Amino acid sequence: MNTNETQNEIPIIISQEELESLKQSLPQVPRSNNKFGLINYQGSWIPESFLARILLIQRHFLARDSDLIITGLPKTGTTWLKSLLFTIVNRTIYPVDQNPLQKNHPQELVCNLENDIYGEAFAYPRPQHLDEIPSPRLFSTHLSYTSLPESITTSNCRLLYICRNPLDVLTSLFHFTISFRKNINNKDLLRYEDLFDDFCAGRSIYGPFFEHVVTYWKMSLEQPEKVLFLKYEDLKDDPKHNLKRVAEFIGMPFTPFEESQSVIDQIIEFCSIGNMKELEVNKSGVINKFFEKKSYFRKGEVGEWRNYFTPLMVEKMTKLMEEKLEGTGLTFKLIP
Ligand code: PAP
Repeated sequence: MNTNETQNEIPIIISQEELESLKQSLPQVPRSNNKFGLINYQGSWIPESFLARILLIQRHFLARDSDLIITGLPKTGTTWLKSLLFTIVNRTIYPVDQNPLQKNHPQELVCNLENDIYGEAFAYPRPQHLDEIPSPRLFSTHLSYTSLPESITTSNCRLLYICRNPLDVLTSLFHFTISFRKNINNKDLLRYEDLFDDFCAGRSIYGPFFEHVVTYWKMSLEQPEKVLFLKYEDLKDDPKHNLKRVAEFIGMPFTPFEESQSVIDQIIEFCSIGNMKELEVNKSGVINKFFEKKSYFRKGEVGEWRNYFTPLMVEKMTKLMEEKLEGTGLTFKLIP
């Protein structure tokens, strides 16, 4: 891959015919369960409407070696990591009170490839501005490792993967979906049990959950300089240690002077959910037409699932975790 090429020189050709015939060939969630219209592309369940933009990303996006890309499944803590990464990268440019996060939602500063950049695929076929963003560019994506564009996997850009215990992910997804449906006036009842069943069957957005997590986990073991694997629960337990890991991974370690000035503690405090929630910018308004900014900052707890899971659900999920994670060395902390 020639990383000197620019985005604008790459032709993008996706015809409606190609798209339709590809769609026809892909597995779909059975209609009775097909609440989101999910189709299976390259092993991942994605909303049908995302296929075009994912093809565009795969064919068009050119990673730079200096790019820093946050990856992870929805509701695993990507918004938090966006705030942290943005603040760590820009810490010498902006003092806390001038941090652009004071005026912008994290998603506006660390754009998601499939939602924010290639979201309006046909309306804006070429996101010209990508070439103009100074390095290091910060992006995020929910794509599975298998679906990442070749330039991401073959260049020296770095991936910061965040995961979270699946029980809290499901609970977070439940609340987010309710809020989203309200905004699009969808009055269908969302049952926790249905979401749980789909999730366990692997039919969750960008899932199967465990395949997504385990593939990135393995890549982080094989190529630790390429993929940093973070856990939401670890960030909660020991934010300082994990912020240092992030800073070292991106080649911007905290200096002894910064440590003596409590810079790490200030970043932790500024990016805490308590503080982010109280910023006016995160209290109202929407992102991508339908997603309320405030819905990205809800409780931010470990173990909230205990209010929703029945003993039977716990048993089923525990078995599934054991089966899917066996031999990987990967574990999840379920309670604080
Ligand atoms: P996304 O994939 O749709 O962007 P994502 O940011 O990954 O969502 O996850 C949202 C979760 O992270 C929410 O969890 P909850 O529903 O269990 O509360 C949200 O509250 C939590 N979150 C957002 N910001 C922070 C933060 N600064 N600290 C801790 N948790 C956070």
